[in-house]
Amino acid sequence: MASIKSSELITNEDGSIFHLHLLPEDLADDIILVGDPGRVETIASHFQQIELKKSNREFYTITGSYRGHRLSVISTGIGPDNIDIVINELDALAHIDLKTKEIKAIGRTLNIVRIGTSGSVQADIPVDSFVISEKSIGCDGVLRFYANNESVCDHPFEEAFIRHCRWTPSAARPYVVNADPGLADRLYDEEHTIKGVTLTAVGFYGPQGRVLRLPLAMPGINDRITAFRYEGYKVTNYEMESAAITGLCNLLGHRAATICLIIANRINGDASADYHSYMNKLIRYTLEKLS
Ligand code: R1P
Repeated sequence: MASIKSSELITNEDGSIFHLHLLPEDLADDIILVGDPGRVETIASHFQQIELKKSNREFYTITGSYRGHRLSVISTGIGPDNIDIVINELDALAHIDLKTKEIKAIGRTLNIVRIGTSGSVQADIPVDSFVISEKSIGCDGVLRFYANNESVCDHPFEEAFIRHCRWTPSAARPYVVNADPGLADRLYDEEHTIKGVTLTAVGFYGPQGRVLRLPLAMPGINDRITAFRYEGYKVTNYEMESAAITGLCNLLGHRAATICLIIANRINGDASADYHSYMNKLIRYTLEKLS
């Protein structure tokens, strides 16, 4: 099999992958992704054993174990552009021999759960609630750069969303992807979580309908997003990574799901008074569900 050129798959002097600075053996099959590097330490503080800590730029990894279950926790930093790096490099660790740069005949399937923060776009989804992204709407464009992206997208949902929201064609065309049903179900329990549709934005201000000094290209977009209904689904929350993680994992054959803490409600203007303690609850909840 032809090997991948060094310019396309860059490794470091120690043989580790370019941005994440990880070797294949550093990585557990079960992975938690978070945006904030500080959240990596918080999650690992619940581990009974720490195996390794490695960091480069915003990518901080701790591999360890929780109740005997090996896990890697990795920060992605903010945004879907970083997700392109993280998921491709995790997949390379799982499927490519980093020395010969050849794709292995048999790779590893990864289970990837994002624990994030997000903003609710529905009045009845309050701050401090936990939302599992059953579907994610990607307004970031990342998935559109990959061949066959349509094969993992829900076209009728996309069309309905684009039409209802009067989405401008000059912004990236939204794509709709499904979380791995098994992983999403493992995270779900009726008492503590809400299943929803998460909108992944490419930015924090204009791309999430916030106006400071610049007016929006799609005025009133958040009202239309809140009012959108399709086959019993409504958009529940805004964040910046879920769709890119899910879409890339679906194309690459890994399993992905996202669970987010609601830290603000964009409809009634509420913000969580103490989101760090609720994040800690969400972390403990998720670790128990995964172990
Ligand atoms: C924006 O403040 C960041 O917070 C949310 C968004 O997705 C974005 O990354 O998630 P994290 O708390 O996981 O970073």
